[in-house]
Amino acid sequence: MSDLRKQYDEKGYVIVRNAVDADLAQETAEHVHWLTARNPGVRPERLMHDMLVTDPFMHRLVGDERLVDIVEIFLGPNIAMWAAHYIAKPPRHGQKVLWHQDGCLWPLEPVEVTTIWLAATASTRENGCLRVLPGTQDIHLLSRKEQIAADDGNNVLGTTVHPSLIDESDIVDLELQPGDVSVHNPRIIHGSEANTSDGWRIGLTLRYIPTSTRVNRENHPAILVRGAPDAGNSNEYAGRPKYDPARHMPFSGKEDWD
Ligand SMILES: O=C(O)CCC(=O)C(=O)O
Repeated sequence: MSDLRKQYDEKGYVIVRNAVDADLAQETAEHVHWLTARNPGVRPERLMHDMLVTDPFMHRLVGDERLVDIVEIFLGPNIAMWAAHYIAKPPRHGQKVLWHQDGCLWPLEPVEVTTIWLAATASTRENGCLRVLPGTQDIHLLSRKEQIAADDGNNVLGTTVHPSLIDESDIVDLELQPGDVSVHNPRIIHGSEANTSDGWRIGLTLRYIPTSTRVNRENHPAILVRGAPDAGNSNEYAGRPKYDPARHMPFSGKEDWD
C-alpha cells in the first residue's frame, strides 16, 4: 500500500486495479441508467452530488470498505465524501472535460482532498478516459484569474487552464476496466476527450476529505464514511437514508438500508 502513496506523491495519480468487484461496478452503471431514465432533462455527464447524497445505493458505495481503505492511506482515519459526480458519457456524443485543476474550483479549507475515480464500464482512449499530466500536482492552486471560461455548452465544466500549462507529450491516459479506480491529487491538471465510440463510458468521481477540512458551502451535506466529525468545523453530514422502492434503485444489500 505504501507504493500507492509513493506513486501518488511522485506523479499525482495512481491506479488501483480491481478495487471493487465487477458486480458492484455493474450496479454502479445500472444506477446511472436508472437516474438518467428518471431525469431526462439532465445530461448523464452531470449527475451531481445533490441528486446522490440522499440515495442509499450511493451511501453504500462511497462507504465501501475497499474504497475507504484506499482513501485512508492518503487522508488518515477520519474521512468524509463531500462531492460525488457521475460523469457518464453516452455513446457517440459524450462530452469532453477540458484540462483543469480540481482544487481551485472547490470551497474547501484547506484544500486537503483526494479523488477516487471509479470505472463502472471500461474507460479507454476510444471512449474518452481520464487523462492526466503527471508532475503538474506540484504547481500552485490556480486563482480564478488563471482559469479561462470555456462555456460552449459542449463540455462538462465550462472552464479550463491556459494552454501554456499543457505539454501534450506528457499526457498519460488512465485506461481502466470496470471495478478499477484511479486516485488523483487536487492540483494535477487533467481532463478527458469526448466519447465518440459506440459504447457508454461511465465513471463516478468521488471527492474524499479528512473531516478536519471544512466544506464552505451552505446546504451541501457530506457523507461521513469512517471515524468521527471534527469539532473544529461545522460541516454538515447527511443522515443514513432509508431504502424506499418507490424512490430508489434496488441494489444488492438494500435490506440493510430499511
Ligand atoms: O470523468 C472525466 O472524464 C473527468 C473527471 C475529472 O475531471 C475528475 O474526476 O476530476
